Amino acid sequence: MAQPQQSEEAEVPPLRVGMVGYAFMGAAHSQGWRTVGRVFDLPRRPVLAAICGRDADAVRRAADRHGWAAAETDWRALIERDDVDLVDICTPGDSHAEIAVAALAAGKHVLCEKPLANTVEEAQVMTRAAEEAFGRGRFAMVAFNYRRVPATALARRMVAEGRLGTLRHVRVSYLQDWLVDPEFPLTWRLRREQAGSGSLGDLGAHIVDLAQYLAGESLAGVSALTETFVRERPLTGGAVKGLSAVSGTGTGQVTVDDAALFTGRFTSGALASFEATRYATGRKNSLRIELNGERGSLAFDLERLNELSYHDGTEPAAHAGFRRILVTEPDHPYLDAWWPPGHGLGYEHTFVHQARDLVHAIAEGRRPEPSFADGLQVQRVLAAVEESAEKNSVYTPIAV
Ligand code: SOE
Repeated sequence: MAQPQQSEEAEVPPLRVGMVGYAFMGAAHSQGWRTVGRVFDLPRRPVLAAICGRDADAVRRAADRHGWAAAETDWRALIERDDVDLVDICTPGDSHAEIAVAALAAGKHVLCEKPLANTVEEAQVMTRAAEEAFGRGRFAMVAFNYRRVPATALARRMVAEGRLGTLRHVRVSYLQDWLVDPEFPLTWRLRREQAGSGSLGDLGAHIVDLAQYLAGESLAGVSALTETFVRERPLTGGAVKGLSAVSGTGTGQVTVDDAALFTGRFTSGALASFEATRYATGRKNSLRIELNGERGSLAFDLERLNELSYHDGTEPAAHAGFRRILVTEPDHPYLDAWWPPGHGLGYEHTFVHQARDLVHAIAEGRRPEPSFADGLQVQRVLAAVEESAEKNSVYTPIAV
């Protein structure tokens, strides 16, 4: 691991981060910012300057736990701080647009959790703000962290090298089961006004982004089904498994989808299938993707995230077959800075890599990826899925 000397450290200019939100994603991003400079040699040194949340005691505790120097209770105060260069937005989708646009206008760089926004219109406004800010040397990125698993980054590299040849199929699913129990309380993730959509925006956004990133092309249209299996849930108030539950007594309406199933056509003509659900009993965080091309196939499973399966279709049939690449070699993406071969990484490392890539893009004056424009395009796919589902699966082109 890179261990900067005291003097070297002093020469590297800081990148002072202010984060809004401190729940699950806030904790994950904190871990990324805290760790990245200890593992990678960076052109700027992330500093955990200030964290923001509405509850003064809770945000102070979060600051102490995650290593933030200061705590704020109003995001507007956070973006006005002179000691913040970058605003990292880890709040529910309903506040992304307002915070991101204001932070960019205040001259900050922005990292925003996915999905970029709750609507296409909001995502458009954010993308315009990011474009203007780019002209002023300020950068914006969406946090699609699964691009930063070494095995998915390797898969992208192999597709770009032409190892799969012409792509025919992309098959992808993202399965969780935390809503199976109908007594699980109503949380913000089940309310359209806060979350935008349900499993579609939460899980579907990840797999749409990952599929398009790995394929290296965009979806042209989709046919979809969505369903809400449990339409009313108990109200409790307070946190439930790290998710803040909606306060009140009795029950409240679930106003988002519980599951989304769709097929899609890529611009090249390749066909794709997608499944996003929180009702896959026994599946906790199962994201699987397989790509089949004329020359070969790749398969990835988040539950075995240090591995990538590869079939080279050009090998003689007698000994061809899927083989398991253990993605822990120094030649593999991100891995030269980590542990010796065979000593695997996990979920949290995706946030370290995300921070690394953003710091490099900022220091080198490059547009970070995925950009807000990429986030907007995913938002358009999600909107087309909803439109198609409303029309009983009518094939719906993705707006450009
Ligand atoms: C909850 O479903 C969730 O935390 C998502 O919001 C994250 O984006 C995903 O990485 C894990 O599951």
